[in-house]
Amino acid sequence: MSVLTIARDGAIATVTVDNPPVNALSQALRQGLWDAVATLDADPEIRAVVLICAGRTFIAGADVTEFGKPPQEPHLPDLVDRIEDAQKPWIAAIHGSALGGGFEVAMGCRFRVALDSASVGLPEVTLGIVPGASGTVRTPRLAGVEAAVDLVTSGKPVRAAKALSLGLIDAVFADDLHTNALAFAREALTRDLPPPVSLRPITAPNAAFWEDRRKTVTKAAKGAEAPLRALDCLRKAAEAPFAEAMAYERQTFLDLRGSDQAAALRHVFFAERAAPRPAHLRDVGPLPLRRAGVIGGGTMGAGIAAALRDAGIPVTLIERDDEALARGTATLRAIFDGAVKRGKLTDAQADGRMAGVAATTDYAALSDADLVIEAVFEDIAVKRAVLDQLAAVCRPDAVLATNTSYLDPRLIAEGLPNPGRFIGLHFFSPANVMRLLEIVPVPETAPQTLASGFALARMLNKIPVQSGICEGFIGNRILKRYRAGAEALLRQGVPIADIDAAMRGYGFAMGPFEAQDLGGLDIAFLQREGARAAGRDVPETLGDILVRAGRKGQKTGGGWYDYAPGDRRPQPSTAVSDLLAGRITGAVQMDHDAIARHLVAEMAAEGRAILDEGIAARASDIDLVEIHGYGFPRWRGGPMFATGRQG
Ligand code: 3H9
Repeated sequence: MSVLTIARDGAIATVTVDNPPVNALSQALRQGLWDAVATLDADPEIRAVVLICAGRTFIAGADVTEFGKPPQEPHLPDLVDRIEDAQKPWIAAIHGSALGGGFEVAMGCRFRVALDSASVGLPEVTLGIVPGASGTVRTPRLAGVEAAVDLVTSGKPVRAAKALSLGLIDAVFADDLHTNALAFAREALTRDLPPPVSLRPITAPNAAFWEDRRKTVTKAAKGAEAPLRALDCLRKAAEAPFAEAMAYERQTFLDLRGSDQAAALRHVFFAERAAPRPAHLRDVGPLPLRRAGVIGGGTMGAGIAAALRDAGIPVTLIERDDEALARGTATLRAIFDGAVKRGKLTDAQADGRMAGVAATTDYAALSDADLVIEAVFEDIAVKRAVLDQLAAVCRPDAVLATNTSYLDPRLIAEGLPNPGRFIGLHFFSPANVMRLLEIVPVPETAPQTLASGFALARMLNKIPVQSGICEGFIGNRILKRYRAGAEALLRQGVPIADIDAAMRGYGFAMGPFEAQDLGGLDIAFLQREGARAAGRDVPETLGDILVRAGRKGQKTGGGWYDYAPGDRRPQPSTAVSDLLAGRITGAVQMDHDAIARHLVAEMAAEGRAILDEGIAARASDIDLVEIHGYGFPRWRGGPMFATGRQG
C-alpha cells in the first residue's frame, strides 16, 4: 500500500500521508514525499500544495525503529529543504501531533495551519537526541530564540493556540481541517508569499542569556545529556549562518543517536508503549468504568480519588465516621488547591473536581459504582471487613480493588462471593502524581477484571505493570534489596554520605539513606516487627537500631543523618556513628561509580529473581517500575537495561 496519495482540486493539490499507526517518517514515506515534490513541481496546473495526514495524527516524527540502523536516503534534512525549495508553496495541515521530524517537515512548508485540538513540538531530547532535520535552526526563526530554547530543551509539545501565539503556526481551525486548509491556500495565493523559514532573520541573545539558560537546563536535565547539546545547537543557530548551524545540528544528532543515553531512552519509549496493552489481554474487553468508589480518605485514598477526578470519573469517598470523612475531604481539597497554586488548575476546575466527589459514611452509596478501591489501614482484618461490606452493597459485576502494598491480596480476597472481580491496584504516593500502577491479580481474577485494571491505568494516564504475588510485589521487593545492599556496604565501612552521593551522581534525586530520612524509617521497621511478631525470621537491620534509638528520620530531627530544626539538609551524625560502631566491620574503599554499579547490580539481581519466578513478565516492566515508582534515572533505562549494557 502506498504511504501517500495525491489529489487535485483546481490549482491546489493535496498530498495525504497514510502511514499507520502515527505516520512516522519511514524511508518509504521520505521517498514518497521527495517524489511528490517533483511530481507537483512539474504539474503546470498546480499552484499550491496542502500536506495533510490520514489517521489519528499528523506526522509524529522520524521512525524511531530505524534509529538502530544506518541512515538511508533521502535524509530528512534534505527532504525538509526540498519541500521548502519547491516551486509551489506547501501548507502543512496539522491534526493530532506534529512532533520532531513531523514538525520539521511542517517548518519546511511555507505555512502551517492546525486544528485547535492539535499540538506541535520537538520531543527529541526525551529520546536522548537533538532534532536532526533543522528543528534547532528553523524553530528560532519562527518563534524567537527564547521560545525555541524552552521548546527544544524541554521537549514538551504546545497546543495549537500557544503555537499560534508563538508564531509557530499561521492559523487555527475548530474543525474541517482539509476544507479550511484549501481555503487558506487559495487565499494565500492572492498575496505575496512570506519568505521561506530558513531565510527569516534571527536575533541573537547576549552571552549572559546563554549562561543563564545553561544553568536552568543543567538543573532540569538531571544528568541527561541531550538537553544541553540541544542548547549548544540553538546557540549555534543564533550566532552562525544557516548552513553552518545545520551542519552542527546534524553532527550533534548523529553523535547522540548512537549514545548509551539515546539507546536507554528508546528502550523506555517502547517499554512504555508496550506496557498498557499486554498481549494476553488483546482479545479481552474491559468493563465500563464510569463511577468509582474509594474507601479511606488518608493520603493514599485522597490521592487515588484525586487521580480519578482528574480523569473525569465521579467518585464516592467513604470513611468510617464524620470526623475522618471531613479530614479526607479536606485532604482532597488541599490536593486541588495545591494544583491551583502551581497553575495546573483554575479555581473553577478545582471546584468542578470537588463537585464530582460524594463524601459519605454509608456504603449503600456504592450500589451503582463500577469500581471500588480500598485504601484503608494495612491490616488484614480491617481490609477483609471492608471487602465484606463491599460485597454486600456493590453490583455483582463491580470491580473491587485493594491498594495494599505489602499484604497478600489472596488473603484479602478470601471469602468473597465472587473473587473473579477482585484485583490489587497498587498506587504510589502521591497517587495523583506518580505514574506507576502495579496491577496484581489473584488466581481467581477474571480476565475482564484484569483488562479493566489496564483500562483504568490508561484512563488515569498511568503506566501499568502487572505483578505476581510476592512480598512487596515488584517495586518494594527491589527497594528492600537495594536498601539491604546499601546497609551491607555501610557494614563494610563505606560511609553513608558516600553511598548517597554515589546514587545522586548516578542520577537519583536522593540516595537510599536520605530517602529513608525523608519518608521515615519507622514504616519499614513496623513491617519487619510485624513479621517478627508473626514468627518469621527477619534479621535485624541497621535501620532497626536507629528506630529503636528514636531516630525515625527528618520528622524526629534525625535518622541516618542529623537535621537542624527547620533545615532539611542532612548533616553527618556522630550519634549514628556511635550507635552503629560495633556493626561496621570493614574499611572498604569504593569510589562513587563502583558504589552505584554495585547497588544497581543488586536491584537487577532481584529483578532477575522476579523474572525467574514469573512475578514480572518482562525485564522492561521492571525497568518501568523503577523509573516511574522509585526515581531511577530515565536516561539510564532502568536497572535491567543498565546492567545489560554495563555487563
Ligand atoms: C525525530 O523525529 C528526530 C528528527 O528530529 C530527526 C530525524 C533525522 N516511530 O504512543 P502510541 C508507535 S525523533 C515509530 O501508543 P498515541 C508506537 O510504538 C521522533 N513508531 O499512540 C505504537 O506502536 P504499537 C520524535 C512510533 O495515539 C504506536 O505508534 N517523535 C513512533 O497514544 C502508537 O503509539 C516522537 O517522539 C515513532 N516516532 O500517541 C513522537 N511514535 O501500536 C513519539 C509512535 O506497535 N510518539 N510509534 O505499540 C508519540 O508521542 C505518540 O505516539 C503520539 C500518539 C502522541 C504521536
